[in-house]
Amino acid sequence: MSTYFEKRLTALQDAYLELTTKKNYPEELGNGIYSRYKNPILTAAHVPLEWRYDFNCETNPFLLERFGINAAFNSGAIKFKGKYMVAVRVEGLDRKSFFAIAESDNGVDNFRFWEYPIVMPEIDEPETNIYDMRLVEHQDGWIYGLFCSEKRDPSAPEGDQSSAVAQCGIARTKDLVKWERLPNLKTTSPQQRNVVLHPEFVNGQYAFYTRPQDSFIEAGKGGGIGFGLSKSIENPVIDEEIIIDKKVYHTVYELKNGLGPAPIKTEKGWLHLAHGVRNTAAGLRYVLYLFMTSLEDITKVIHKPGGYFMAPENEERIGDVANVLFSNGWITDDDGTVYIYYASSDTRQHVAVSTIEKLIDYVINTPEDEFRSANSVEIVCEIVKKNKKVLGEFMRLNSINNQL
Ligand code: M1P
Repeated sequence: MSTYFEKRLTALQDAYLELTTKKNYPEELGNGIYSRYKNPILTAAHVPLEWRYDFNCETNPFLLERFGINAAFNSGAIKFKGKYMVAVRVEGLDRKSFFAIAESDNGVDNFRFWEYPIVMPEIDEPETNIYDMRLVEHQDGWIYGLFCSEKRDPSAPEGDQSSAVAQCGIARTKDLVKWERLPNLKTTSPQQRNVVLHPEFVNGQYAFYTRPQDSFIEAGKGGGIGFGLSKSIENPVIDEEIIIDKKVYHTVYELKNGLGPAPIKTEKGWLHLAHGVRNTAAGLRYVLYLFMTSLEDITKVIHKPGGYFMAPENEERIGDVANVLFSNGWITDDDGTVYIYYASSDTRQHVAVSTIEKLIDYVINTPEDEFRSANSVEIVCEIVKKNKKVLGEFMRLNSINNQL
């Protein structure tokens, strides 16, 4: 082994160890609703060196990277055997994504990738790319992974090498290692992305949140978060799809939206995390928003705060697809802590932490979007008026106390 090789190997290993054992801390102050953690929990550099390098000095004397990684983002999440597990979308330099499990003891730092990425079984018509897995522990006893299965549009002319078709791929597992692939979901919509399985049976059927779309990028007339039932998961077919949360003019979900992870059941309703997209002169802007649906009728939105819950900040704005926050994973602990795994600009994975109690408060008590500037002014004036009363009373009591 040459000195050069040895030195480089040690330097790579030291840098990797330092990165993957770094402690993470919550930001100070924040908005009270959640705390962002300072460091991304996963980046391309967290992907194991063993996947990227050939460590044989005979075949790789310069210790060059052989399989480069571009990004680690858009992770599904689940608490499994007491650990915080994320099913990471790992994207190679070749633009192909695949899934890999990384685990942490505390949910906020020291995520370690398992030895191998997930080997996802293929279906008869193989896809080109797979991404954005939503992990769901279903009432039927299986853990499901729903993801986007994408291939070139077979009807595109030879000169068009970018048109694609997106469908919902489904696989299930008991251990996150061995996966059984099921047929892709069939719906009446030409394409689907951001499909999520509801964790419970609804009327004895499997319930899916969908995002029907006319073409690969455009949600088109199908725009909105949809919902549909399928009698079977082995032959998943939705005959009727309804829109439960539609896109609306001049909102943060004007252009399109899509559900994030599977909803969390709370005593007040099902808590949903979604992304909303609007167009700007600088391109599409993806933000996250929350809403709540009824326990009695899960297709009925009962609370929806106006505007976004989280938007890209500082370096989160920078990356392969700038100005994007996207989330397809969250974990709730028994004590009510919620770990929100969100990715920034299609590049890296972060975590923000909140509680069920705070999220319910946020969803129920944040003013709804009234859709016009004049309404926003009314809302602010109302808050100021109420505060004047409260602060006036506070000062009166303070002055009485001071006199005593
Ligand atoms: O590039 C931003 C996101 O774009 C897509 O989301 P949507 O289908 O809602 O437009 C997805 O490809 C997602 O992976 C990506 O983060």
